[in-house]
Amino acid sequence: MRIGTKVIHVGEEPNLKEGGYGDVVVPIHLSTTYARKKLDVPTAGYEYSRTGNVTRHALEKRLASLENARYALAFASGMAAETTLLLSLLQQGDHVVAFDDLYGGTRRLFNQVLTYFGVSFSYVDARNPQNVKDAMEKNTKLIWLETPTNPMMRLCDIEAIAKIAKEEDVLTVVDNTFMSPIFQSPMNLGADIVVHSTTKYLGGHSDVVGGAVIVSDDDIHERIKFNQNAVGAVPSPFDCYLVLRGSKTLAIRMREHERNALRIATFLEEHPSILNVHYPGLRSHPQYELARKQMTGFGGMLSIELAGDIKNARRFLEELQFFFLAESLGGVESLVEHPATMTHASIPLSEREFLGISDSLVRLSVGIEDVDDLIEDLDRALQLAF
Ligand code: P1T
Repeated sequence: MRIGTKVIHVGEEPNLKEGGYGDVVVPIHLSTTYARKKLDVPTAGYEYSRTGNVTRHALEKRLASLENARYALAFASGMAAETTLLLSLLQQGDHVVAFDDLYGGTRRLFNQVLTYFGVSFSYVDARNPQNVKDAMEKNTKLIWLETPTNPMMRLCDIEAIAKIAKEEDVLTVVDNTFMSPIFQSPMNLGADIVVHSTTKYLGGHSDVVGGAVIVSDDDIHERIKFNQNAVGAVPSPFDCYLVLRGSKTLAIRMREHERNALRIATFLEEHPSILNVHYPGLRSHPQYELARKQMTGFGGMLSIELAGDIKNARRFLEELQFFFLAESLGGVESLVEHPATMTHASIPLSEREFLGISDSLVRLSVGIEDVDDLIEDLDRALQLAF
């Protein structure tokens, strides 16, 4: 089955057997517990809804299939997915090598939560795989990557880094939120674990917060599944239904996001008020060749550096009409945000400056509206801002 069919069919196969209703949409299965006839035999394998839920399992089946993996575990948010994964695989004294440009909340989890449990982190510019290799220590257990990164749109070579990791028996985790399974398949490139904030493209409509961990190894799956139940950061059945519903249009939405983003990136690249456009689909992106090699599309996210200062940036952000000024990304509506004061505000100033997250950096999540309206909106706001 190809991915455009998987998003619609996997996990929601109608039950046409005796006693089944043939639903073409999996029901929102609300029961918190499941009665049984015999003490030690759960009726259909289900005991309690935190441990297992019919709607959640449908979603997990679909997500595993989209990432070409054997298992997926759904969580109440992307951060819940990351936390449960890390709690399952790390212990005091362990070390993680991470790409230095990551979602601010991920760095906050690492630096302001996990370090207190005795886990240490080294941040490297993973655009060069050698930097990852050089940062590895005897106690390194995981490599944590985003590609493209949030918000600088930097890439790393998943295949090259996963190979380095395997040689040292270290696991590679890729947060695939920005590309979605439509444009990038980290497992096919050697990654061990894929993470998603399903709040973004997978849900696609800015109406549900969720996350997922996807894996093929039996042992790793068992460890994370144990903690999915033990820690309990599971999504509600309704949230699972929303992600299932949203994901059905993922393939067509991603095509439109990309088409619009490429048009907008090309327009902004020529604009006199823009210093730089970071979009992997532009030939001017320093890693354009890697993007073409490891991704099958360039996605709907881009960041831009305005020629002015914070005052110009503020005016631009506040003048936009179709790009709502809001955190998050990946929904059908366009969003704009200011990483330095919003999504990445928890990163210390010196570190932000080092990464290039300046006051004039603006991030766009390009929606699937008519692109000419979006371009006119950007043009008008830029004229007013300068
Ligand atoms: O928001 P949540 O569902 O908990 O997911 C966290 C997360 C994980 N990974 C990446 C790459 C992300 O971008 C996010 C959340 N990001 C935003 C809210 C944002 O505006 O960037």
